[in-house]
Amino acid sequence: MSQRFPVVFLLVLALAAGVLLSSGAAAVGTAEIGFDHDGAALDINDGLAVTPAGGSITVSVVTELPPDGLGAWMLDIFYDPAVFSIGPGDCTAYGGTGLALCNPAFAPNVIRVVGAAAAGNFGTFNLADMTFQAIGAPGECSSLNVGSGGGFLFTDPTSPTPVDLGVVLSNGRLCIQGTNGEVGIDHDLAPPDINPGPVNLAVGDVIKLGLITDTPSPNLGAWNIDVHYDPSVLLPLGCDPLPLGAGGALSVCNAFFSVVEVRSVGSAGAGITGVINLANFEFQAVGPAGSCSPLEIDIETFADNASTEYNPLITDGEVCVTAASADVTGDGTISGVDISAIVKARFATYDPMFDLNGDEVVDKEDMLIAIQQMKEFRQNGFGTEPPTPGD
Ligand SMILES: [Ca+2]
Ligand SMILES: [Ca+2]
Ligand SMILES: [Ca+2]
Ligand SMILES: [Ca+2]
Repeated sequence: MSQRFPVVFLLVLALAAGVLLSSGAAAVGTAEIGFDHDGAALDINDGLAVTPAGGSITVSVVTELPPDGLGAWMLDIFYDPAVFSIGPGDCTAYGGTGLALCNPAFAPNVIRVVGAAAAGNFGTFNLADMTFQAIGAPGECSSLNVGSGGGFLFTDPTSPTPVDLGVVLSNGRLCIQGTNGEVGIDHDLAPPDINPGPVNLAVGDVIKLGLITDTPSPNLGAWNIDVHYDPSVLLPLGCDPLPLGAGGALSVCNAFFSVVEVRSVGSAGAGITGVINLANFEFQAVGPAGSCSPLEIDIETFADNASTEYNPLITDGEVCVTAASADVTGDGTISGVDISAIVKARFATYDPMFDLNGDEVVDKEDMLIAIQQMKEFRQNGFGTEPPTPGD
């Protein structure tokens, strides 16, 4: 791959020459270049991607293109080689309709990505995936800067004289997970503690989950923490922040920060210490029985009262959805009366009460779930955790 690198490099330079000839022409559109820190759907997002010490992490360099598209590109990514390293095979560039290459060893702290596509690339386009190895100490971070120092080119596919695209750059950030402080989810409410999930929740039921921190040393002075969930499984209903003035803290929470995340933000001028319940978030299970949603903690700020940032140990949470109780009559037993009611409900207007598995239809599957629950009820009653229909 390294032998082919100069060929594309020359191609890109040739296109660059065209741009230089047309210097003075107005930019034909504005592109964004930034980082996808969280994988999954390709996008540019703020962040912080975090890996444990000694681990590796992959981020993507992504561009959002104007309608004219992208014809040629060359950009350098600057990182801190004392904190993260990247090996020869650890960067993959994407050419789309053209060709692209990545040289992760362009300089000791520079990754160069080049490409050209005569037919253009459009929309949200992934320029490269980069996998970094954490070689620094816990809590250390490296910014990822899209630099213009080494050479920068971003043009539309106009031939023979490509035109520069205006570019808005967003930097990325990689951190090595620290050991100072902890953030996690309390799946079982008071007393506040970080405990592993998942917690099981019946279709339609509501739960409160705590966002907990064991503060860093010397204290926690400011935080901004998002918890990402799967909106096809969980519906946020609200949240309770840390009570006003607890430990001198001011805090707010937002259960509707975006369609996939809830947020807790706060500050304490004097710093707070100990195990703190930063917020409780209330969710309803809306996903079908058998589905699960992660509760993925994303730290934007976690600092002491002198504004020193820490990277805490993070324990994500999880909620899994189970079938609702077949006691649709609410009399505390599961019997043939409940089964008959579900059978009748198949032919009536949809009522979620009878949709035990939450797949938005009342059918044979709900009936089979009810029959199974009736068998279990006859053997064991409701056990220690009676389902609570109708709440
Ligand atoms: Ca993403
Ligand atoms: Ca607890
Ligand atoms: Ca019943
Ligand atoms: Ca159903």
